[in-house]
Amino acid sequence: MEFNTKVIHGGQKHDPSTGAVMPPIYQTSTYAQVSPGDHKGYEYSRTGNPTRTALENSLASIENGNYGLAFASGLASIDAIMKLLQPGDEVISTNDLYGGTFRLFSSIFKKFGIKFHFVGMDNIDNIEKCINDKTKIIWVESPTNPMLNIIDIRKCAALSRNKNILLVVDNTFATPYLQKPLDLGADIVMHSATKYLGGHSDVVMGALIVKDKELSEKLYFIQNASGAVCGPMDSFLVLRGIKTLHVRMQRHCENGSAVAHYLKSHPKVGKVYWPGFEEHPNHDIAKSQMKDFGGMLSFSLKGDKYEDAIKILENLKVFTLAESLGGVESLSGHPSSMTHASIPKEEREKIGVIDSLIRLSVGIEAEKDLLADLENALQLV
Ligand code: P1T
Repeated sequence: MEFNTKVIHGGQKHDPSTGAVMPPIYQTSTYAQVSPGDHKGYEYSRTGNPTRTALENSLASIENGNYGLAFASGLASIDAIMKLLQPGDEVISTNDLYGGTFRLFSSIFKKFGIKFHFVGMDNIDNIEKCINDKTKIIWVESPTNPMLNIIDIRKCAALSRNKNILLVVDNTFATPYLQKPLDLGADIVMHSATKYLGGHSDVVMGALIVKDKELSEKLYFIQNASGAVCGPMDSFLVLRGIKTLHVRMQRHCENGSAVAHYLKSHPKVGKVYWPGFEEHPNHDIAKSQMKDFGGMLSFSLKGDKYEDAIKILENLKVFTLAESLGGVESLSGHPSSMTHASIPKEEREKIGVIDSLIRLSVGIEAEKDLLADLENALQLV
């Protein structure tokens, strides 16, 4: 089945009792049993819920995996992966990643004896140097949030293979429309489904997708034992969002490209970070593992003034200043004070998250209105 068909039909069955084309929102916490253990496959909604099952099957299908697991948030799904580890285990992660992931690793799991190496992963040698017999996870986010670096997933898979190391890819920015990490050799794909999968800024959710049965059973055990599941309404909303993922992503990519090129030629703009530019340091890897370049980009301002960035953000009208990304509406953000404030300033600045950096999640509005909005705001500085 082609991807554009899978987003609509993959893993889906019409409701067996009524024929409903969309799965009903099974708003129930529990299920009647005829005799203890004699039930119709569902016992309690933390353990399983039919609306969540429909979503989990869809997730598995669109990522070319065999098993999907949906969680209460992206961070809850990352938390579940980390609970596969034991004290003393080591994780190699990119130094340019979502601030909340960094916080979960460095403020929570470090306390439990997990060691993290945060390295520039676009240079594969930096990863190789950190691998030892305690390494259990290589954590990739690609494109990275917010600097849009691209990490070579195939090369990471070659490093982790046959070494008892799990390769995890946070596929939030790319989505399976652009990139399929399991096909490139990853063991686990992770999503903040809050973003493009949901696509409408109306739900917070996380997702994991794997191919391996044993790994899926371990994660399912953690999902049920720790309990950070998503509810049936949220499952329904994300399932509905996924059905238009391909058409939304196509427009996100078109608008993203238009905005990136516009900003690049603007006299007030310093650097534009977008993997579609030929001069982007990882452009060739992006081309080899992604179908297109996505709707996320960041840019700095000439003169690097914090006040200028704030003025622009306060004056954009079509772009809404808000945390998050991946919805149909365009959003703007200031990583150093918003999404990445939990990363120490020196660490932030080392990777380029300076005070004039603005991140855009380019939505699917008319290109003309987006460019005019940016022009109006940039004129003010
Ligand atoms: O917010 P939540 O659903 O828990 O997902 C966390 C997360 C994980 N990975 C990536 C790449 C992310 O971007 C996020 C969440 N990011 C934002 C809220 C943001 O504005 O960048």
